[in-house]
Amino acid sequence: MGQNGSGPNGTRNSGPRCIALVGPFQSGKTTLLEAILARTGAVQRQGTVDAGTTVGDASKEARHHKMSVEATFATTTFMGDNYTFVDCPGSIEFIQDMRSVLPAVDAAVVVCEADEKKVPQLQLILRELEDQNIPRFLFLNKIDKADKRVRETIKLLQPASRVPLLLRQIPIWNGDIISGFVDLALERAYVYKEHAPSEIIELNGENLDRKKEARFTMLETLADHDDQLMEQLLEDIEPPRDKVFDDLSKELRDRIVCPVLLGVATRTNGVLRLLKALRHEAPGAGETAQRLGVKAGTDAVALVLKTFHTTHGGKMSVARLLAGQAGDGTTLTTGGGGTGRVSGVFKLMGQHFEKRGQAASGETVAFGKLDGAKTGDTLSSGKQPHAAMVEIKPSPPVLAIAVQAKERKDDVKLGPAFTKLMEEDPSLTVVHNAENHEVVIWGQGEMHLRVAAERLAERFVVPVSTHPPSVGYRETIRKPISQRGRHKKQSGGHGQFGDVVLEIKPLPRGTGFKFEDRITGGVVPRNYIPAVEEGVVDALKHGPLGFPVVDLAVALIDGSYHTVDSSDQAFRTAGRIGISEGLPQCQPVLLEPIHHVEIVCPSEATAKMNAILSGRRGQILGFDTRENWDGWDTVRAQMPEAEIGDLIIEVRSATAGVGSFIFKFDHMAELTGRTADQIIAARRAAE
Ligand SMILES: Nc1nc2c(ncn2[C@@H]2O[C@H](COP(=O)(O)OP(=O)(O)OP(=O)(O)O)[C@@H](O)[C@H]2O)c(=O)[nH]1
Ligand SMILES: [Mg+2]
Repeated sequence: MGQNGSGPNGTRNSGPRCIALVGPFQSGKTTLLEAILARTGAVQRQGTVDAGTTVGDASKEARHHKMSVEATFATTTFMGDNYTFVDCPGSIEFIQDMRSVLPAVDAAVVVCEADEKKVPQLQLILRELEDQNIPRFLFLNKIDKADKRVRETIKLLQPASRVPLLLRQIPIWNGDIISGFVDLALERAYVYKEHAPSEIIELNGENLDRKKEARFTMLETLADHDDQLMEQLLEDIEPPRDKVFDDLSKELRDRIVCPVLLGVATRTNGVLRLLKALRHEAPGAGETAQRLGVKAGTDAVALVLKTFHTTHGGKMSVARLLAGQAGDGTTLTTGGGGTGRVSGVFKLMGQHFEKRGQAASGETVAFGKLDGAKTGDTLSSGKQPHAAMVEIKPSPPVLAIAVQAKERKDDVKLGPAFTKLMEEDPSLTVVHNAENHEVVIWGQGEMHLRVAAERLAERFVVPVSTHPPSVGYRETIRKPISQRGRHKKQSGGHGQFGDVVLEIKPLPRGTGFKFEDRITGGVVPRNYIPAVEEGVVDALKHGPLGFPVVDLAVALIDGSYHTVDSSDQAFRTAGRIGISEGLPQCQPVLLEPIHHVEIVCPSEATAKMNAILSGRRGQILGFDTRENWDGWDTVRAQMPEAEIGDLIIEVRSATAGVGSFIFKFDHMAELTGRTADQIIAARRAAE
């Protein structure tokens, strides 16, 4: 096998690894990273999330909210091998960082709790891993708080996984608390020690029987994909320990089982066994490179997992090297086809970047100042760019805020800050609305946008104020009229004269605006007609209700001119006057944008979604089971844009954080009555 490949039958992988820590919100991933770093000696003392002393969550935003808001990388050494762990945020709003990291990891550790409410989130995360073919362990954390048998917990969690959850450790109970565990593959029992390796003990009595039964269940599951093992079990032959380990490793790598380990991250319990399982059973960089279709050779090939803009070091591209070597000065082609020179290679420890030497295949490092590189890019040192390894699409945005610099003098800094913000987090998009000059950030939820605003202030030093973005209201007319627009000014010598008669009439919804020239006999000279149209268009930007006017036709049907005083300017003004005096008589009416919305949610929440949609003036079109998603539904509706504004907040709270939606503009609809009056009054007040 290759340099990082696994040998056949039991030879473990060597070489650098990259392992993602993922899992539902607040399950203990950052704490587990801390425990791993303490256990492997990378930190002196295990920090805690509550005290704000962990390597993960070191940014101001993460500390402030006591939750992970971006991926954290930390490289350590365990038994001579180099490991980079990536602590991913659990909240669905920050899922993008996990998505960008997953393709390049050898395996993921899914940290979870025995909590029924978090099963939908677990399912969501396992789905990402399943879709990307990532081998995965489950680390059942917080078992110091366990109140049910572990087998019941597995039953509870199993529906979230498409492959069997394979219990390979069982707890030893001491009254109501778990005091240790039995490793079913090693057939060894341990008692937990706080912040110290567990101690081996002798099993007897009831515990011994429970172990035998649980081990048999584990072997039975493994035997589903191993006929020889099945025969041994049927004939009551005890399979050799190596064979069991080989099977565990093979079935993990083939992603047909998900082994489950137990632990308490806060007390460093179960962490050593987790590390040993990763060491012996997880695939290495060789297999990962194969999965990604990396061309073997001497060229360096790397995938960019995350981009940071540091205050002092500039841009850092965290990348996993999947082939070759790269050091200071190496020229790499980036995703866009450009090239960049690596300016410094860094080892990562949370927010801390430490300069180091050349990186070898399999290592995860940060490359300094690769300006053209973006997260998701395939980097290569070859003459020809390497084919892109992955295409990572951010989830469509669901919530927006309008932002502006708190101080005018910072306006010029906003553009570059937005660029950095989006480079660090591709699931944020910034849109400039030319019509009302609003700058709107679109993102994945309330916290996501709050953190984006904090990051602008903290990391990029542009304090911003935020407000809800305006809704794209329009207005139209219901009644046709003819209206004269006359502009006449006589001041001293040269005067101004323009005179037009406009026929204004409604058009069907969605037609927009049409201008027609129906002048006969040259009563308005040809060369002034474009100016009349300009004046009309200008006046339509702001109708009698305060909004742009659409779906109407304006025809120039009559008028007069003056040989000396008429000008483009005068006819422009005449056109404008005709419209602003005419429209109020045309029965103006407000139009609001209606979108087609598709909500996805676990089926238990479907009834609640219907209620939420109806409560927000939505018209439900129907619901179906969600394709390829067991236990989920898709609810379709039409809904006013104004009501979609904060819809996600309600959807998330009704679905334990996992529901989401996509929306697309459908049509404009007339809005009358109280709601319309309030919108018009608010607009007048704002002017
Ligand atoms: N009792 C107990 N509490 C734990 C354990 N592990 C973590 N916690 C606590 O759970 C809370 C969340 O821990 P974190 O490590 O921040 O969880 P996380 O998964 O990183 O959270 P997010 O990144 O925000 O999804 C903290 O208060 C931890 O102290 C554990 O094994 N037992
Ligand atoms: Mg965390």
